[in-house]
Amino acid sequence: SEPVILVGTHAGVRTLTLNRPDKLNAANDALLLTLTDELRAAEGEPGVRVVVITGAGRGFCAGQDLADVSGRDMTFTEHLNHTYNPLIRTLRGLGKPVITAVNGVAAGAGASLALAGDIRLWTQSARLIEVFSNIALVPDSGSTWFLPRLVGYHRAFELMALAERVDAEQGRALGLCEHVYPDETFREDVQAYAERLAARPAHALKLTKQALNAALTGTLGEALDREAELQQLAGDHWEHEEGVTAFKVKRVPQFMRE
Ligand code: T3D
Repeated sequence: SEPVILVGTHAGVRTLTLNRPDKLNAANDALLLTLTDELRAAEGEPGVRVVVITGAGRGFCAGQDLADVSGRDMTFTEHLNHTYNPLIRTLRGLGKPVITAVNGVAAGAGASLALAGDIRLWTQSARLIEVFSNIALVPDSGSTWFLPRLVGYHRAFELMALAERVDAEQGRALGLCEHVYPDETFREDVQAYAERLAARPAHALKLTKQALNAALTGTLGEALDREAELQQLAGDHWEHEEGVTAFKVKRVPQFMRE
C-alpha cells in the first residue's frame, strides 16, 4: 500500500509529504508516528538543512481521521500524548528550520500543524479552520498556544468558537503565514524559499530557534541570560568567522561547508 508519508530530498531540503489525499490527509496514527520519526531522522542527517512539511493532493491536513476514533482503545489524553504532542514537540524542538507548506485546507490538528512551522508558506487557495468546535472538541496540538500569540485572545476565541474559515489573504493579514504564493507555482516557490533558507548559517539558526522558543515562555531577564550563553556558542563556531571574513572582503558568505 502507499506510504502515509512521502520522503524526498533536493539541494539540502528534506520534503515530507502527508499522503492520504483522498481524505485531505486526515491523520491516522501511522501518519502521525511516521511523520514524527521522519523529523527525528532529518535531525541526524548532516545533508538535510531545512525540512518542509506539505500535503499530497488538494488538502494540507484535515486533522484527526474521524473514521479512526470510535472503538479506539486509548483515552483522548493518552492518544494526544502518544501521537500529536510528540509530533508538535519534535517539530518545535528540532535543531533545523521546519517550513509548513500549506497547499490546501488545514483543519483541526492540521491547522495546529500548519501554525507550528518555523516558517509558514501558504498557497493562494489555502484555508485554515479551527474546526474542533464543530465536533464539540477543544483545540489541541498546540492551537491554544499558537493562535492567541498570533492574533490575540479575542480573535483566537472567535475563530475557535465559530470555526470560521481563514483564507490566504486573511491568513497573511493575521500573521498566520509569512508568504502566500500562486497555486500554479506553489511547489516551486516553496522549494526556492527552502533553498534560500538552507544557504543560511545552520548552527546559528539552530541556536536562534532555541532562543526564540524559550523566550516565548520566559521573562526578559531569562532571555538576556540565554542570549549571552548562546551567543558564545554562535561566536565560537566557524560560521561566525566566515560571516565576518566575507563582510570584510565584500563577498557572499559560504555557509554550506558541512
Ligand atoms: O485524539 C483525538 O482523536 C482528538 C484529536 C483531535 C484532533 C482533531 O483534528 S479534531 C478535528 C477533526 N477534523 C475535522 O473535524 C474536519 C472534518 N473535515 C471537514 O470539516 C471538511 O472535510 C474540511 C473543511 C476539512 C474540507 O471540506 P471540503 O468540502 O473541502 O472536503 P470534504 O468533501 O468534506 O472532504 C473530502 C473527503 O475527505 C471526504 O471523503 P469522501 O466523502 O470524498 O469519501 C471527507 O469525508 C474526507 N475527510 C475530510 N476530513 C476528514 C475526512 N475523513 C476523515 N476524517 C477527517 N477529519
